[in-house]
Amino acid sequence: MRIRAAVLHEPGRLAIEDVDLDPPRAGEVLVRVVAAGVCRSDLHFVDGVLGDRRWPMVLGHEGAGVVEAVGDGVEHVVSGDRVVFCFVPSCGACAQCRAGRSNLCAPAAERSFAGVLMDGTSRLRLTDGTVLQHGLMTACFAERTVVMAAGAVPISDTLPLWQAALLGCGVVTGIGAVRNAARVRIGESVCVVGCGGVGLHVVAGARLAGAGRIVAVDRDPLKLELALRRGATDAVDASAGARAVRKLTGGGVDHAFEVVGRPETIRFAWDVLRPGATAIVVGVAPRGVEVSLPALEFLSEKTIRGCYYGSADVAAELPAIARLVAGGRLELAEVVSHFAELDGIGEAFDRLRAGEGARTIVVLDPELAGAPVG
Ligand code: CND
Ligand code: ZN
Repeated sequence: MRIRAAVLHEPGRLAIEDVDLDPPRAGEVLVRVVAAGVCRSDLHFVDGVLGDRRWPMVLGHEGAGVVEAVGDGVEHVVSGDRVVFCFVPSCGACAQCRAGRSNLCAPAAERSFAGVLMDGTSRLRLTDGTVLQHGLMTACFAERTVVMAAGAVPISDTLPLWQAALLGCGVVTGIGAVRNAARVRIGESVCVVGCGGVGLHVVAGARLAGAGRIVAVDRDPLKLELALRRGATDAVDASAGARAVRKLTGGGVDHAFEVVGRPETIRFAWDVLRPGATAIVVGVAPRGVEVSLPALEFLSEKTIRGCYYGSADVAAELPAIARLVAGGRLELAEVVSHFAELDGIGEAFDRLRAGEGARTIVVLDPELAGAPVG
């Protein structure tokens, strides 16, 4: 079938155009995309900083929609079901999956990097026949997409789909970083460096986990204001430096989260730790970027680790988080600063690059999304 999609032809050259989408094969699902969030990871693709040959590609990895057809052997969803995309459709059989780290599924990582589905091929082509990559096995900046069965997580009907879209990356990533990677306990102190579309969910996750002090750090006053509204107890302008956070918290925090993707903010997260504490790096830095740390400080038993997709079992955690949102215990709407149509995606990337506003939601079907456009 022919659909409209956001195609990255090469870094910096993005176009909304007609593309051909093949039907789902065995183990795959065709989804009508209803809403999709614009994450900084998409911008990394647009800017070409994740490495060569990651194009041409249909972008978009955070979204929700309605199932239109399923391939052979798909049993967990039927046509008409509402689903959120999971951009790591884990195989369940590799060593990582068996060890409970489905977010690091090895075959999914390999196919994702190659821009193909699990059988090693793409369902997407330009009208001239050029094969297109599936952005993070999701490719949801498009009217429709074909994803692996494990990439379509069913959710209840209570949540508006424009909010459900956010669950697919930002929310699971942010809340998972707090719960699965840091395992924040009641009363512990937290610092969140970078309170944008993902960091604001780290703040909300820390509040849900019962953190005591939650120090928000950003260079944009608007983000700090949003962070305070979402449960941060203190807001610190990044220019004040890590020393300001250490002073505020009487010697440093128990957990620091870096949610920007730059060496200086990773270093900031390291510098605000008390001895024995851990920094969790959520931000994605451009390929080739290195970070340096004062090695002597390993004597104080500080730890630094990464966190991909909230270190989460997404199929289990995403529906549970959806219930929290539907029950009014987790607010999502305030993280969305703009709505756009598919044609407005270039402007959404410009805003993200300029640090203007928080999340943009691209609405492909206003009626099903239940959201305003414009
Ligand atoms: P977004 O641009 O919305 O947020 C970044 C925030 O950082 C903004 O509020 C900025 O104002 C702030 N910021 C920028 N520079 C500084 C600085 N020097 N000091 C303090 N604050 C600063 O981006 P996003 O929230 O969509 O994504 C954030 C990062 O998370 C980005 O690198 C993205 O690629 C990554 C990410 C990781 C994962 C994962 O699984 N690990 C999933 N999704 C996104
Ligand atoms: Zn993302």
